[in-house]
Amino acid sequence: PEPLRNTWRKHQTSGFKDKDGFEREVVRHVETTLARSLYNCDEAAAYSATALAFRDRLILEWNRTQQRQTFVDSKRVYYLSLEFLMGRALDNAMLNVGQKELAKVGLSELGFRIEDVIQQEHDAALGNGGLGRLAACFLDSLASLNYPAWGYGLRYRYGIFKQEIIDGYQVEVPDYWLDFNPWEFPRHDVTVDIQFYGSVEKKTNDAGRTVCHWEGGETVKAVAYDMPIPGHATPTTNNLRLWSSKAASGEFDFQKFNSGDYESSVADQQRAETISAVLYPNDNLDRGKELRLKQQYFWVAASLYDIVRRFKKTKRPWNEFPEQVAIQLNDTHPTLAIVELQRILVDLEGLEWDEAWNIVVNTFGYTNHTVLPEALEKWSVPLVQHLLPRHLQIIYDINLFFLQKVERKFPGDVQLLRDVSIIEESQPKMVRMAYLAIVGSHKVNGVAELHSELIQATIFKDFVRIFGPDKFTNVTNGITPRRWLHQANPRLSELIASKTGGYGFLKDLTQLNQLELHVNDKQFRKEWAEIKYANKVRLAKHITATTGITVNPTALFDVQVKRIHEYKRQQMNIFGAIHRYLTLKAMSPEERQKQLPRVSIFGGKAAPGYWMAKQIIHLINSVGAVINNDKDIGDLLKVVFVEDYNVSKAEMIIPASDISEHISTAGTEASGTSNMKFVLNGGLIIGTCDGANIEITREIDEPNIFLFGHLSEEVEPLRHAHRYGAASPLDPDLARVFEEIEKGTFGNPQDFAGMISAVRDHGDYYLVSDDFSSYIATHDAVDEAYRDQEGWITKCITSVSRMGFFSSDRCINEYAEGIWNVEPLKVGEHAERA
Ligand code: CBF
Repeated sequence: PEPLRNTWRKHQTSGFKDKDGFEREVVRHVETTLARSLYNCDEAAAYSATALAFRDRLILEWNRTQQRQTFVDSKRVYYLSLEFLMGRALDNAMLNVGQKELAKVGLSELGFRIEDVIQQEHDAALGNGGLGRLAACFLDSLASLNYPAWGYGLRYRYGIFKQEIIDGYQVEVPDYWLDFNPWEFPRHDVTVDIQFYGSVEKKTNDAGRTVCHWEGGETVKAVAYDMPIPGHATPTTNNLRLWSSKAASGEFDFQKFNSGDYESSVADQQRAETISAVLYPNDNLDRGKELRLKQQYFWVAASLYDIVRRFKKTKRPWNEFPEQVAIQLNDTHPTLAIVELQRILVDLEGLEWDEAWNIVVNTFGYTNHTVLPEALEKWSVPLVQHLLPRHLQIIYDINLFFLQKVERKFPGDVQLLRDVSIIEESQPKMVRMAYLAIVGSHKVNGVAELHSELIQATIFKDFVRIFGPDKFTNVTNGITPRRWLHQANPRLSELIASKTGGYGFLKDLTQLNQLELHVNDKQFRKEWAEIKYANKVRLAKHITATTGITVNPTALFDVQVKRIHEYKRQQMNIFGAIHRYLTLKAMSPEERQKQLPRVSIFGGKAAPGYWMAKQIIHLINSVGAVINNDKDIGDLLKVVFVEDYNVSKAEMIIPASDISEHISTAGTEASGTSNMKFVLNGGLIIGTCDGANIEITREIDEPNIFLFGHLSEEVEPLRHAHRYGAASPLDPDLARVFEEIEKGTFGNPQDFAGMISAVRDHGDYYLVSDDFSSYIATHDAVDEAYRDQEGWITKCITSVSRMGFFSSDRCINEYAEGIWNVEPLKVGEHAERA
């Protein structure tokens, strides 16, 4: 109806403008969309109506943003990630559009407390940990900085499982988060047919060229669901498109149903829907399951179809594709996109191989997030052959041309050819996805300085020789200060704003450096301490309400919340807590009363199949059950495991921490991002020289961080020494801890025998014994520093003031300039919201 645009414009809405408008929208949604009334509007309904009111606003901005971006036709970024750990959306939307205050007053006039309404929302937990949350921070920064960008992912029906702790053990419960999700827009008109299996036929086309046809097999339909991503203090509202799988026919088989074959009448439908049903709950672990490969291809094929369709509408020639499109691969999970784009260009669009390959390489960038061997993805050749026969051929061709290039550069180096081949000559042969990602991208980056150095010096060193060092770069991770300060810690954010001249620091985090001018301001320090205390009281209440354990908010809160993994060394932390307990027990009551009270807080999920990680959870809970009930100890030490750690819990726990633990074996944690969140919220950290801890130290200075343990270059020699019986004997304090566990003080010792023998008898791969004494000594130094409350507060304020570097905005600008070559889109002064 374009010619009727005046009528359209006359009726165009722009969402609510003021408090009355907001209240009107809430009441309208309660009474019409939800079919309820004043008499049966509970908090859940108030949440739904508020979310719908904000959603309406966002989608109008979303429309305008998309129109603006299409009109300008500049280059777009597509961020492909199998995980987006978004958390709650309402609070974030209210803050980003700058209307939380208005909503607070409006809701209270309607009879609700905004905090209770916000709590009603279910976390969108479509991710495992750091990688998925990084993707969510990136979306926030891309929109806040006005980059034309889309995220592409999978719309899992079940996100990461809910964790229940029963008798000290982790029990997994499905997380059905889609019951009511006002933030998504089903696009039943945006669908793509995705093919699997079948075979490849070679045919000659009219121009006499041999063309490959992928035929037969099975087709599944991808349906788009869009989620608006509002930028902070800007009208830009980007899109996150998640694909859901459906049977291609869309219906069940009526013939089979009529003939009484009820089960198989719906079988196709169920099989198709299984693809996007569940998020694989493994963090840093590759399991090589067929369904996972199906998920990956389903998602990249649908996304590329969409991207190519958008590009083709511009009628530009193909060689301009990389000038219009930048695709970032978040880890190797979307690597098949490289192969799929080559297939589209060669098989469907008729480009010559080299021309197509040039386009592909210039389009893709690949981010590596780990050096752990068990996390590096490989797919068996027979499996790829069966599921994606044409893709396997293309992978073989990519490999052939790549190896020819290597041979030209390093003639006769057969070992090198074997080492860098995309196909591993094992039984069965395997496709090495990281190698494919490197060969098919123009830039490869690690996520912290040490990590980027390590990948270039170890797992990818041959590729640095082949392609030269310029292809490899570092982009140190960052976090969005909107969620991880302003939303999670509103009082601290307000205090900071009062000292830095407003909320400008939320869009330019380096402005935090002004805080250092106020470090000696008594009133400021007092307020700072009060805010920390209030956050600790809030967490203490949550702990008591959910676990029954009472904790003293004046105690030092020592927090380790992250996925449970041997390399992250929660086992070392709990061994340390046992050591502290034994030390306290050995003291006289008088001496004991002089000790600093501590609360050791743990949280995190173990992958369901990761036995050792589950043992660690069990030990933490068993130790807690003993210590927390020991009258000699009282408030001096409590050990708490917070159930079901997720983004919303992180928003409560992180602002309440005094010290947090980032204690991975050096060289194993690529970056870590919670370390940044804790420091930004005025907590100090105890950590190893690993990942982003190193850059945090560089920024905030050594006196403000508690570092311990061996360095990454010492790790291999130590492991070697363990392997060949040349390591130092078991640390005596640790030996004492093991003795106590083995005596049965914390329950059946058999339950923990595996954990102990991994350290004592099986090479101590994560160097727990080697680092234990410096870990304990450094904790003593933490106690000492905490006793000096004034000195502690100075450290905290100084550290926060130096955290400007760790904004995900800085990080996104680095990607934009160094990898994507994209510019933000000007939105015009008049369009800027305050
Ligand atoms: O780069 C983001 C994060 O990714 C991981 O979580 C991952 O899944 N590979 C790493 O383990 C983190 O170190 C990293 O911060």
